[in-house]
Parts: sequence; C-alpha cells; structure tokens
Amino acid sequence: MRAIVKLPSVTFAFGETSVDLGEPDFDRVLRQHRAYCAALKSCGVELILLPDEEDYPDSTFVEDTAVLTSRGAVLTRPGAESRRGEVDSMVPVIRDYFQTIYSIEEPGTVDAGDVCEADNHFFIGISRRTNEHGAKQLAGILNSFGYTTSLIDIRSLSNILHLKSGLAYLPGKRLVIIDALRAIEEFSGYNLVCLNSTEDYAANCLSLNGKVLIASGFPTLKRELELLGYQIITLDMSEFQKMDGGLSCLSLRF
Ligand code: CIR
Repeated sequence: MRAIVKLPSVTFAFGETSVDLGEPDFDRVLRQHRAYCAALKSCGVELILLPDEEDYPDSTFVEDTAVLTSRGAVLTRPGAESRRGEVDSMVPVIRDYFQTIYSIEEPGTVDAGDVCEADNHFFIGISRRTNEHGAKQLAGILNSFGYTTSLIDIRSLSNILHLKSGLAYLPGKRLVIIDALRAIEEFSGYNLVCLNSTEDYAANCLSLNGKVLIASGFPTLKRELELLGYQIITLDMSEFQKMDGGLSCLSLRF
C-alpha cells in the first residue's frame, strides 16, 4: 500500500474550521504530522511525501482532493472555495500512478472525506461540502468502475463536517460509527461499533494492513477494538482536531 501525504504549511492555522478548540501550535502540528507519517511506515505503507503549499492552509488534509481506487482515480472539486485549487498540484502525482483519471465537474462538489470505501462498496456522504450533483457524478464514475455505491445525506443528522468524521470501515464488515448515524438503513448489514457520545472524534480511525490507527484519548473505543482483535496504534491528533481534521484526512491511500 502507498499513501500520499503533504507537509503542513506555516499558514495551517488560517484554514477552515467549524470547531472552537483554539489555535493550533505549529511546532506541535509538525511533530504530530511526523508521528503520523512514522505510524503509516510502521504499517508497511510506502509514503509519497509532497511539499507544503502556503497558499492552501488546508492542503495537508490531502485526502479530500481525490478518490483513489484500484480501478481508477477521481479528482474531486472541493466544496470550500478556499480549497478548490488544492487539486491542481495533485494531478501530476496521481498521473504517475493512475491511467484512468476522472474529475468531478461544476456544479458538483465533493470532498473525499465524504467517501467511505467498504470493500467493493462506496458510501458517499452529502454534506456541507459534497453536494448532490457531486455525489451523483462520483457514484456514476464509481459504478462505471464496477463498484456499488450509496448516497448518505448527513446534513440533517449531525453537524459533522464529512461522512467519515462519523464513520470508518474496518475489515470484518465492521463500521465504527457515531450515534447520529447508526440508524441509517444502508448500514444495517454491517457489524457496528457504536461510539459513546464523548468519543465522537475517534470515529475517524484508519485501518492499514491489519492495524488500526486511532486518535489518542479515547479509551473506550481503544478497548473495544482491542477486544475485537484489532492491533491498535494511537496518535495524538490534537492540533489537527482544532482544524476539523482527523486521521484519514492526512493521507490518500492506494
Ligand atoms: C476543512 O475544513 O476543509 C479542513 N480544515 C479539514 C478537512 C478535513 N478533512 C477530512 O475530514 N477528510
């Protein structure tokens, strides 16, 4: 497995955020990013490390710019105006690895934080960032690759930013999920690990080559996943959380 990661820029604190957790400390941001990269490597992931982009404070949240599958890539059109240009610098990198590349077109918008891959199925969130046009375009492209898809409108269910702010897929047909999303019909065939409301942020965990990365400070989820037999790596995500970011946002895995 490979992963594209991008260094945080000194402008990081000027990115979009909807939470009120204070200003990120840039030295800690860099330390936490280094620890994240080291954790990916320790899971056997080969890293493609891109330089920072000062013009795009949120560009370290590289996940949002593309949906990368084993059958082709889709460049997104991010929902926040300030992030739209982030896709440009990803194009040459993605071209090195993918022959089939599609794009989400105006008026569609998609942040790939709304896209949750569960084996050969994709859940696509409709959110503040991903609109119906974008979600439908993406579903059409993924269907043409032979994947099945379902659209999940999260707008009235929760104030989470992206679908994957409240949901993660783990091997074993398992979904780690926040309470606000657990009753959704499309998730009924899965084994659900439901978070208690004090641990919502931990929903954005990341399964890599048999290990699971979770944010530190969420002991109930950690214990539950360990009991289920997952090998857990915890990472301090405090500075990324201040900017609405989680573990999946910091890399594009393929
Ligand atoms: C934003 O608001 O767009 C960034 N500050 C955070 C993006 C997080 N990305 C993700 O969940 N995939």
